[in-house]
Amino acid sequence: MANRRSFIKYSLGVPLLTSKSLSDIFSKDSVVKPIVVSTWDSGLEANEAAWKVLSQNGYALDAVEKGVNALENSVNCCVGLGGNPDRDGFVTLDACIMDEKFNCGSVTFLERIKNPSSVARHIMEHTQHIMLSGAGAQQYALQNGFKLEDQKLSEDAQKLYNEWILNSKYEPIKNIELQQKNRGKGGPLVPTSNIDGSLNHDTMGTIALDINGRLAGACSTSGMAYKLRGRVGDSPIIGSGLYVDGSVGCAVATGVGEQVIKVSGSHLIVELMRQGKSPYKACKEAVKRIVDINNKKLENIQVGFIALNKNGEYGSYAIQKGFVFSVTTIKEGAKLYKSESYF
Ligand code: SD4
Repeated sequence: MANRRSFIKYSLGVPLLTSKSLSDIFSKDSVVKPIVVSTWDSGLEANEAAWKVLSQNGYALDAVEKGVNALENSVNCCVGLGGNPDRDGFVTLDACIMDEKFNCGSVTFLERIKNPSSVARHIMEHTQHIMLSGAGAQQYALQNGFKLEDQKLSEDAQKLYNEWILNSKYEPIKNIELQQKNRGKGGPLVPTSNIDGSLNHDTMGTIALDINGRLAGACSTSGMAYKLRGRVGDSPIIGSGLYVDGSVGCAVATGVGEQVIKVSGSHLIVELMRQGKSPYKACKEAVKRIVDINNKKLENIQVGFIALNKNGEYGSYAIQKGFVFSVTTIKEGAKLYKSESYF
């Protein structure tokens, strides 16, 4: 059984909410499965949905899809159609999904479809392609049973957009605290207390290991708030926003997608784990790579990674303080952890 120090070392986060002593939580010597790990505090909701699958001995791929669906389905959530729009006032969605055998699917710049991650899975399972974009992705979705939703912004997103448009400034983030205030279960996620007042973090990344040892991941986002129309971030790009190697581990990213793409963040982390690094050390190294290529000039940039390996060891690292992630295991239930960060 790991002691407190080794728990922190291997779990890569400082527990915010725990009910048991830390020494009970994690053993690096045994495979922890099933397990699901998600970005942000809203990840608790994703994990709850994923857990319904995992706890029934279900497939990790089904679990991660259900997990991100839960957030996509929340009208007032920052993922899916309730998310923040681009600078022209339209919500455009990016998502991808990947199983333990390198099968993957992705949609980018998708409008008016509620569950982009499920469209991504449909592409993965029913076409010879991996990625569909824009009008073509929407057409594919409509031809395959997905419904065209209203173009209307959610109440929260409209309110925030009305405020933003007064100055129309696009300055990527310093930090992010998506508070659960006003939220209740499934209620609105209200972005508050950002250091520079911007509202850009709204990606649900969920990675899981099922009871049969299969890994999978899904990532879904409305992207950076008030982005240029047509902009696509890291989240739907296999290897950047998400990567899964069934024999090694998986990783998912949140934050400023342009920075994640530059280092193929999630693939980099999986490769580092292949070389023997723990998920925590792999995430830390990827963040360091981003810090280095920016010559440490990152005051306004947040990127957070989470990773999970074949043994159920997980970890995270972020550029800035403020990144949190959610973990659910059979032994410990649902927990929220504070990530370590470069700054
Ligand atoms: C993007 N990575 O579109 C996404 C945004 C994000 O939390 O993660 N927000 O660049």
